[in-house]
Amino acid sequence: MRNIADDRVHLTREHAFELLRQMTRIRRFEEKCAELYTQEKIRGFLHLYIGEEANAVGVISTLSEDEAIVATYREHGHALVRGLPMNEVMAEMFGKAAGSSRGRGGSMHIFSARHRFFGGNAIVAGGLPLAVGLALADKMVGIERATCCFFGEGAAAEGEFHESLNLAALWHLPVLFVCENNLYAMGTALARSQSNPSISERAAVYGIESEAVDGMNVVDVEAAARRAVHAVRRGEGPRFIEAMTYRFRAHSMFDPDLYREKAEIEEWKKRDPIMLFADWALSAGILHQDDRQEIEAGVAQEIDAAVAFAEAADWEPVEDLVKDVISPPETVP
Ligand SMILES: Cc1ncc(C[n+]2csc(CCOP(=O)(O)OP(=O)(O)O)c2C)c(N)n1
Repeated sequence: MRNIADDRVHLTREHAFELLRQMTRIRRFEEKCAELYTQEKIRGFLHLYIGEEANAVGVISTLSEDEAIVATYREHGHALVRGLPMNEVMAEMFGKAAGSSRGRGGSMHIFSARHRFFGGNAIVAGGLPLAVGLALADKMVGIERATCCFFGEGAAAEGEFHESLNLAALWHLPVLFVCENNLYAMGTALARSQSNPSISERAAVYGIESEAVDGMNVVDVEAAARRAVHAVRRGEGPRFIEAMTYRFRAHSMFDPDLYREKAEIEEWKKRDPIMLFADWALSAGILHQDDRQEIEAGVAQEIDAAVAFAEAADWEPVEDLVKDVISPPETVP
């Protein structure tokens, strides 16, 4: 059982195992997706999260299951950690009817109201007002829980970012904003587009307590998220975390990745969040080499089963093509 009530991170063997297992699930799932994409089994857009896993895992492990999560189009990892079955996520990638969005959303629109996972959203910054609305609903009915919203630093240049932070602060709403700052918005380096590249400072001008954290270190992310989520739950209003991270792959499968030096990518890979955490846990004697092997074997099995499930799943029948697309005509009294 996850320990979500305490402000401190307790690195028991079980917890460390789970952090490493979840990061490994995301990494291997996405490596498989990249392979399936080149085989044209997965079509459309595909944005990989590889390198950023510590953020989804560190933050979501502090949330209770009924606390809503809103994410961007780089959301496979967030969906998996939230508990959407890998079979449903993989079937969605394939566009099959058994997918979490019935195959209609694809990689960018993984959604499950059942898991209080509200996207998956192709619109940059589109999730922020949604999160503010979810938090407002909770506040209006008096439910004490946090809504957690993930987005990139590119979203912080959008009007919706400012409008959402303003209303969340003004109305004292229970939202945790998590900016995953990977330094690039498609091919645009943050330092080339923003006069002040600190996103947490930008959030602070709205009176929101904010902190920047090492997004390659899952324990640091979890510690910051615990403090923030508890403050939000206590009714102290919104909190903001800027997680400093990096994506090891291109923006999407279509991106030739020509806007950054290979040496820069290699430098960041030395801080691979999975490698960093595994090495530390092994040297501290919290985890053992056998644990790593057990995790890899379990994840490989889960992925094989998900691919087999997605391959065997049905396409939506052609007769359903316009189902839920056009609303039925209103009957005029
Ligand atoms: C409103 C809007 N404008 C532009 C785009 C095109 N676009 C897609 S991804 C992206 C960059 C977003 O970068 P960031 O928010 O930092 O997220 P990251 O991809 O780094 O995770 C842009 C401009 C879009 N999808 N939506």
